[in-house]
Formats: sequence, structure tokens, C-alpha cells
Amino acid sequence: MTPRIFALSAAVAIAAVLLVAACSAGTKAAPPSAPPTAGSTISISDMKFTSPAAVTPGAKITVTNSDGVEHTVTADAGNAFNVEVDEKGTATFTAPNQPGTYAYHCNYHPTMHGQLVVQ
Ligand SMILES: [Cu+2]
Repeated sequence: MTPRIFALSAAVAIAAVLLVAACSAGTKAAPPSAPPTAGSTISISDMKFTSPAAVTPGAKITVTNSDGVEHTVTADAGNAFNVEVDEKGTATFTAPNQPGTYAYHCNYHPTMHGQLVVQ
């Protein structure tokens, strides 16, 4: 092996080591996958609520209103939650900390009802 070829081989070997090091460092730096947050949105469309299957206690709930009129998401009992949602707007509220099934309605439209399951 001539010195020149040896130097080239050494350079390639060093480059390969650096490449592997960079790759493994990148893998370690990757954040752990976040838990699924799907289902924290109540959507309103055509005068109907669509609730998530269930939410965790104290979860931040986003309400999206696709209708051209204002709605509210108001708990039937107590003051668990009550939020106004502008036409074509969004609003947020905090789910109750106490697990349970919370029936809710819209203050403006008595036919609109939904349920929020906290567990
Ligand atoms: Cu309404």
C-alpha cells in the first residue's frame, strides 16, 4: 500500500466514523414521541356538536364553529364549563378535573345538545 492510498483510506475511515457518530447523535437528540392528543376538539357544524370520544381531566378543549351564527358550549349542570364561540370562530376551555359524563347545550339553540366524557 503506497502512503498516498493509505492516507486516502484513513480519511475515508475517519469520515465514516464521523458519519456514524453524527447519525447516532441525531437519533439520541430526537424527542420521544408525544402521547396522542387527538380528540380534544369539539366541532360545531350545521347546528350540531361533534364531541371527542373522551378527554383527560383538565384537558384543553378547542371548540371550532363552522356555522355562520354564534354558539355556546354550556354544561347542563353546575358551572362545569361555559364558552361562547363566535361565528366561524374558535374558543377554548378547560375540561373538568372530575371524571364523568357532562351533558352540554347551546344557550342560543335549545335543540343543540352534546356530551363531554372526561376520564
Ligand atoms: Cu347554537
